[in-house]
Amino acid sequence: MTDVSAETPLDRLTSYGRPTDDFFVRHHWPAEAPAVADWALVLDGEVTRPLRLSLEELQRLPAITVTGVLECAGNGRSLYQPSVQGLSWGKGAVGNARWTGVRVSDLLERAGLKAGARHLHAAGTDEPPAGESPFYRSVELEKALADAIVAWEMNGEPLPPLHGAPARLVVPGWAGEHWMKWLARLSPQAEEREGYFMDQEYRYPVRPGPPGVEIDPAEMRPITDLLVKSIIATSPSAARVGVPIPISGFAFSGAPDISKVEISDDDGSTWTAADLDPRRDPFAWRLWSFLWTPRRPGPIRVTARATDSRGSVQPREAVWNPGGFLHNGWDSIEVVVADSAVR
Ligand SMILES: Nc1nc2c(c(=O)[nH]1)N[C@H]1C(S)=C(S)[C@@H](COP(=O)(O)O)O[C@H]1N2
Ligand SMILES: [Mo]
Repeated sequence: MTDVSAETPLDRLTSYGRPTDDFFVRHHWPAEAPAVADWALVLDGEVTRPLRLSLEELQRLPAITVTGVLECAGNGRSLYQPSVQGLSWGKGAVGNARWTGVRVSDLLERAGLKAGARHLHAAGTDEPPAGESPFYRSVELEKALADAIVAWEMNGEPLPPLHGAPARLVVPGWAGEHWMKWLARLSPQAEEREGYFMDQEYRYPVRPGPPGVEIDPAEMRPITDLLVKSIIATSPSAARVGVPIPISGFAFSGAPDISKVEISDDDGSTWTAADLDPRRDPFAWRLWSFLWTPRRPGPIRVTARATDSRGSVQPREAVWNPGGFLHNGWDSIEVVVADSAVR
């Protein structure tokens, strides 16, 4: 395996459970998946009975399957103005998949979780190049106990090496950097994990400021949950006045559910609700479709925005930040509409 970052073409983000083969890939340096025979998951830290589980032992525990969105926090980075440093993701560093594994809460119950722990530290087997900081992360323990699983299957198949085999952390609703691949160790601790990838990277402004203006590091906090967002996946580039055309996409959030997706063809003056697909799971994406009838000729901008179950509405502009994280401004496409009278 090599150093990879690859996104999925938007017009392939149209199914409820993503096929695994074109699911986006991201990690920080070249990495090898550990051999199953050598691999074990260590649970230590604030527990009374530290555990070391082989894959076989892990798979003997009660398993659940959840469907949930994995999105890189840097997805959409290329859309920020002024532009920012970092991988220039378009809109496709995101996917929705079925993940099968054991609840973190079950594992910690077995290990005897102590009362003072607040953060779940996670580490993978991948090692940074000389001189670089290891990819250490932590997840608030409350979130991990509520929703996280240690997964060994993706879409009903063994987890592929690129996606973290033999097992990875799945944190539905939280950004991709928490979903530790090639998971080696979980440690509940009193304090948040320290290190470059917590203290300097993957941070987001506490409150919005003007675009392009540097932000005092003390005014940034570690990224946690995803922001409400809808993306247009398919649409025709040409249409005719009065002739309906289909537009479709997906919407998701760090909140468990999407309550509506709306479409505007007048830059947000008026909105009409799109049809939501019946398939839904907490922290999964919701597919939507809309039959749009152009009312006037010309290049017309069609815009989508989502609202989640906490009442958060996708904003016109994402909050600019120097890392280019969590882009969730309104998504638009341009359709060239011809006058129906022209023959
Ligand atoms: N061990 C390890 N896990 C990791 C990373 C990494 O570099 N090392 N990258 C994270 C980031 S930034 C993202 S967005 C997701 C991507 O998961 P995927 O490649 O399965 O899509 O993995 C996360 N887990
Ligand atoms: Mo990421």
